[in-house]
Amino acid sequence: MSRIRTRLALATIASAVAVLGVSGATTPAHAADEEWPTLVLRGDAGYEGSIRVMRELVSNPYYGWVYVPTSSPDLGGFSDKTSSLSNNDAVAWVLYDDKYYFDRHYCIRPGETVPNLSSSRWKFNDKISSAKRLATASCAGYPAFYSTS
Ligand SMILES: [Ca+2]
Repeated sequence: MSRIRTRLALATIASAVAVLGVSGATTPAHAADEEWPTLVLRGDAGYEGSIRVMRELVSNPYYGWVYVPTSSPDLGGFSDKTSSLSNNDAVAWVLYDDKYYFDRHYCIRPGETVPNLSSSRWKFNDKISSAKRLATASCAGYPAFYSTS
């Protein structure tokens, strides 16, 4: 009985999340996935192909269900798939070859984009397995995709 009730409650919550997910977000409901104010990973070069938006749906006491930019220690099915990326977030992100933020990595600042990770400059195509959101816009302390000088 209680198990059934719990299942029904979970199904109801899941439906509510699906319905409210976009309209309750902090950005306009019409914002396309590639325009979200967070880090966006793409499966093909030139910002094409499959897409992974670094965000998570969370419950907020004032706004209800909202998407927030969120790190991922394990990109799961999108691991080793990224060929281009753009940082639409207000802070920097670090992309790692291994999950749990290990091995070779590069930092990307707000507003920066990398159209082709297979460039000889990085040789980082189909490598990214985890993505960490930093607290500030600075890449200080990390190797960056682009030099500031
Ligand atoms: Ca990898």
